[in-house]
Amino acid sequence: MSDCIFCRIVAGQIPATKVFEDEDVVAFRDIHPQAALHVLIIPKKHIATLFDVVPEEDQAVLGKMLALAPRIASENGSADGFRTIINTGRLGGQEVYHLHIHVVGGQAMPAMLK
Ligand code: D5M
Repeated sequence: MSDCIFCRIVAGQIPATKVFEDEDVVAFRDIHPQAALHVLIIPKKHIATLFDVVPEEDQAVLGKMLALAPRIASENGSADGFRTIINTGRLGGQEVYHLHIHVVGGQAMPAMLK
């Protein structure tokens, strides 16, 4: 998936400010932050959207990504709380078709979808 911008970040072909990396996932700062803390957690494997998380091994990676969010928040100035967002597909407003969890925080989040 050489045309996928997040695959290129995984491969080190374009720069990113990484805050976490292991064998399965990478977390890096969003290039257009919407809050004081705005980090994206992605799988190293190219998975296009949440619709595509079907194989058990991909479900396991998604669980790992989600479980990483509180650690990312705590270690980056948002120990009091944070918000996770996964935009999925056209109606979900997804712009980059490589699965990612937005971790936003570092400030009070406006109420939404209550
Ligand atoms: O959000 C896609 C997000 O990806 C959006 O908040 C900008 C971010 N983005 C796009 N390119 C980069 C690079 N190169 N570095 C860091 N962040 C990036 P979506 O949920 O798909 O609408």
